[in-house]
Amino acid sequence: MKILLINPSIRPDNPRKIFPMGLSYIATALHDAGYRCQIYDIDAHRFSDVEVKKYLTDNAFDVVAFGCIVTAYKWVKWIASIVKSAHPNTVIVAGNSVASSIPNLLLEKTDVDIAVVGEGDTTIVELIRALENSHSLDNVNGICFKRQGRVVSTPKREVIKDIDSIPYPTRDLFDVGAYLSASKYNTHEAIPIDADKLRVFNVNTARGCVYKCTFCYHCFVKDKYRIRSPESVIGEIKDLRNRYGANYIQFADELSFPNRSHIEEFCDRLASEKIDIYWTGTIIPGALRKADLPLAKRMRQLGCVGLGYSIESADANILRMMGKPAGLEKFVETRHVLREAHIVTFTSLVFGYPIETEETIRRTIDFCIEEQVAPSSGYLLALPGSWIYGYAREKGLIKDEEQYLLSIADRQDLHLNFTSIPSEKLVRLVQDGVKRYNAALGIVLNCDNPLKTLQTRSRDSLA
Ligand code: B12
Repeated sequence: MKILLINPSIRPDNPRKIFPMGLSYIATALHDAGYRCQIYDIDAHRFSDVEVKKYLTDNAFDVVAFGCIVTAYKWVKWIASIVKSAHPNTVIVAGNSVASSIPNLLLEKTDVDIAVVGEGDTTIVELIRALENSHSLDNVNGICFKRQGRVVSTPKREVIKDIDSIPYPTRDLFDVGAYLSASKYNTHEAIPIDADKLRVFNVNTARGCVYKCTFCYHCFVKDKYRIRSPESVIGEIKDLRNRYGANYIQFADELSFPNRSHIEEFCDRLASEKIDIYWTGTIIPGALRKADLPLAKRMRQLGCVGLGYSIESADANILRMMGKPAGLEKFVETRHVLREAHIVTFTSLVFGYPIETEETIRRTIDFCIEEQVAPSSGYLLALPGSWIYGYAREKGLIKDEEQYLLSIADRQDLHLNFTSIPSEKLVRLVQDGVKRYNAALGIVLNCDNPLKTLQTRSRDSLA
């Protein structure tokens, strides 16, 4: 079986290069099952469209597989059409949210043959085996494919219960050097390492999330939250240190630490193994209370430099509509504890829920100024599979799904206006708000583009 895995470049103009963790889990599963795959890493090498087209036309494979965020739907459509027109017999497989959240549309409107839904590690191996042996695809759970012009879905794939059992993703299957050379663009805060000496790696410590926010969709949204043991996570970190001299780890999870006891266990293990590393992760507001200041200080001592947890809005009704149970008080409490411990807060705002008003925007901005946080900000982006996407369909805001998907891109621009504020005014209110917190906090976020694609810097000191 000649298999090609492709990593797209979804932000080709951005100097950040983020190692494709999902695809590397897929590559590792195939590799461990005895399949040698070729990897065409467009993002690492920033191949041009002309180069991509030439490579895919000149080289033939039995299977070409790729996956990405649904916002890059247009890229998937393009790549599938190139492969299919040059090599009609190649089987095209797609995974990640572009497959999980819109399997029917993807199979109907593009040249993709098979959509892998949800967790891909086991499915991809079973799928390749079935294709290799010309077995029926009906016995491969977790996929959708077309039979006689109709989309067929197999039963849901059972998720891997013990995620410690998943092998560490093999970074060597990719060009690690290309990612390391972009390390300095991947950190948000000023840690005391020379930019050129930074060696940043992403690690996934969990799959899924305990929250079900109404604007969110990710591939594990229908599955139970699963978390790795500290032993397993620290084993991977040690491996990254030994092999590549990693000195900074980003836990790129929906939720790395669901509660304080997980944090404690992780810190105990890190301390006992004497691992000297900087790290960031994600928590939920309220994970650390006032009384946890000593724990937060210990985290900082053990290298934790930043934690992400959400505000999204300072309006209680909007938070309720977002399905965010924690509330602002808990955010504030955690914020104060971490500030005192010199751990930077990463957070974000989503403007434009249906009940957003001039007053709620003002309140949210005031809140950020009071709490001295400079969130990454964007407008509500309706992602297929989320509650708000269903709402947008129901209200007639999205009439043609494919047109909508082709129109959205990697930034949280204002694509759909859910509010009763006229669009121009909404944009002006948000831009004026960003200008206000820029001025109040002495930071420079681009006011014309106060969007998620921009890195934000916190004013918090790490010292
Ligand atoms: C790193 C990251 C990024 C990186 C992308 C890096 C990359 N090379 O893909 C950057 C910073 C560029 C990014 C940007 C954005 N992101 Co982002 N990002 C993440 C993050 C934090 C980690 C991804 C990860 O490592 N996952 C862990 C792996 C194990 O899970 P996985 O990728 O889902 O992979 C599994 C399956 O999906 C499947 N699979 C994956 N790939 C493949 C391939 C094949 C062939 C197969 C068969 C299966 C398969 O198998 C894997 C293993 O089981 C996730 C949150 C998260 N924890 O997932 C958000 C997340 C993916 N991002 C999200 C969003 C909303 C965005 C933005 C729109 C935000 C914004 N406004 O800027 C942009 C869009 C960018 C664009 N151009 O379109 C959403 C997804 C939205 C969606 N419905 O697709 C997520 C889930 C966060 C969230 N809950 O909101 N992101």
